[in-house]
Amino acid sequence: MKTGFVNIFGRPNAGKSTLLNAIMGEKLAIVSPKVQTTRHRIKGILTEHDYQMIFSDTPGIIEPKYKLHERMMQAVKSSLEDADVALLLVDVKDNWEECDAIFSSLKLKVPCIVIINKTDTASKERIENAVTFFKAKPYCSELISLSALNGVEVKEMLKKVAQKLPEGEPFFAEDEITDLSERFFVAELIREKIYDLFEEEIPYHTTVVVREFKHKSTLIKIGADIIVQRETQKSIIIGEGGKMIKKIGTEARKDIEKFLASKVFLELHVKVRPKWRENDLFLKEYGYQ
Ligand code: GDP
Ligand code: K
Ligand code: MG
Repeated sequence: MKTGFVNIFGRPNAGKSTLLNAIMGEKLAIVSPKVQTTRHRIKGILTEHDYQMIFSDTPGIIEPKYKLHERMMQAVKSSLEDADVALLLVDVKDNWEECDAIFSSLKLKVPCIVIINKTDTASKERIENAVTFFKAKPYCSELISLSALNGVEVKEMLKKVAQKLPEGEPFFAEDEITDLSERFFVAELIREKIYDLFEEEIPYHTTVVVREFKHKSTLIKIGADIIVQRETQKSIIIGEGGKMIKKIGTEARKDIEKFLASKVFLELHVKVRPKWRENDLFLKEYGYQ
């Protein structure tokens, strides 16, 4: 069967996580309109009778400003190295020259499929111009335009990917959809709510760790810590009379229950860890290897 690693690259907000979710038909990667939402490399394994594709969503490509950023770019680098096929994702409304500069600088040696995303947001003419622009690039061995949000043309894209994959034995069992733990996804779903509910800096100073994950008779009990850098951020996350943390909890629980297909009891705590984003020990503890 056709089998291999398919890695998704692109600028922040191109729609990489949305595309992974559309491919998997399942929410694996958190999505937000804010840049730098994705911090890890998230694998989605898609097995059909004639292929197994291991997709990787990666953080957007940025200049590292602090150690957490360096870890994020290491996640990008590791997926540059093991790809069989690269998906180069472009928001049709983005600056194409800048996307092109990044794609050229990756110096990819594997077949690259350029994907013009968010076709639902642009005129036919702009889409056609984007197609012409990227088709002329030396790294572009195939091109498709689609809307990851609407799932339009995703099946077509999969066909093109399959054609470019080598023959081989599957790496994962048929029913495996990811290599990451349930705990990881639970923490991500909580983190996503922080991106939804708080403006400006708060999400970038925050991470989430799941401390407890216990199957009880009728539900799963989950305890998680929300880590911030300063006391002031802690009081913002908690909110007046605990209003905000309650909101995070309620919204996260709904998504976690859907993800785990189980009733969930969720307990959240906020902890202050000054400069955790710069601290190797904290970064390791919070899963940024
Ligand atoms: P990433 O940073 O590349 O992972 O991008 P995300 O997947 O987090 O998406 C960034 C924003 O673009 C989110 O608000 C998405 O809902 C939105 N988005 C992604 N794909 C599409 C699309 O095909 N059409 C539209 N209209 N929005 C999209
Ligand atoms: K994003
Ligand atoms: Mg993302």
